[in-house]
Amino acid sequence: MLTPAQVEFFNANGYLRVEQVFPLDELARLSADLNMIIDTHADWGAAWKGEWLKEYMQDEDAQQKAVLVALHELHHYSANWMRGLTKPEMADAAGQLMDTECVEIHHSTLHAKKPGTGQPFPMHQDVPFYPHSDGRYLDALVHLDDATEANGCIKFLAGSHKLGPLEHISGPEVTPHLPSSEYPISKAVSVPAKAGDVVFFHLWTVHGSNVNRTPHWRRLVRVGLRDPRNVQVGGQAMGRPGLMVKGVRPKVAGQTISVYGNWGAPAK
Ligand SMILES: O=C(O)CCC(=O)C(=O)O
Repeated sequence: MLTPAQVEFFNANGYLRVEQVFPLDELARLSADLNMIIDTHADWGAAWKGEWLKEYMQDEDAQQKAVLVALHELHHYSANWMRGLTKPEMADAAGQLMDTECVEIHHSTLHAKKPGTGQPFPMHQDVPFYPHSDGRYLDALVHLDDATEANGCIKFLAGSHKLGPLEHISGPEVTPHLPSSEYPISKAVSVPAKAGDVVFFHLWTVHGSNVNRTPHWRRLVRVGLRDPRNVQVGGQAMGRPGLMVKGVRPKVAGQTISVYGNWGAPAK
């Protein structure tokens, strides 16, 4: 259970670090599976595109070598991750922060920053990647490694979730991001975390992170958690229901889970 002070902090700032949600033994299993997944299934060419990179990495040679290893839906690859993503403590905390009795997993995504040249993330909100009808959505960053200033920990513009969805720079070869002149990463609050911590943040909180300059990986898995009444209108994982991790799915007009497991016509 989160304390009222933690909920108040989240409401004021749009993010919250919760310590040691995953104990060491569980973390060791998740970490070992993740390493296997990184070597087998993951996409090593997932670095975000755009001119913004030059502002975050001055060295042209390093820019060419910026690496992000990513993969979606970790429960498709590992039973330990299936259990980890559905961890009741994480669902309960999300329910408290969204003030709801029902929570659905929308997606999960691995972000592994390679040693030395692990790619930075420009300041952005997550809403352009998976737009939803309202704000009853948060992301949870499950930390597999200690995240520090040196390896590119997450950074937030405190209170920016109150701005609502913002217009982002985007294009066919440009991943959505905010102009650094208006949303400089230097103004963002660093949130270092220990392996096993979970950092929650609102769908509208502006955030980013710097290059991993250390000789070690910085791995985290983002879990998108929503109130099922918050209907998705586009983007990643559109068109499919997710696993319920807290409560019972409420009936939402126009949403019926089809025999194929997506939103569609009822099975005959
Ligand atoms: O992995 C990171 O450092 C950044 C994460 C992020 O920007 C996101 O999950 O939207």
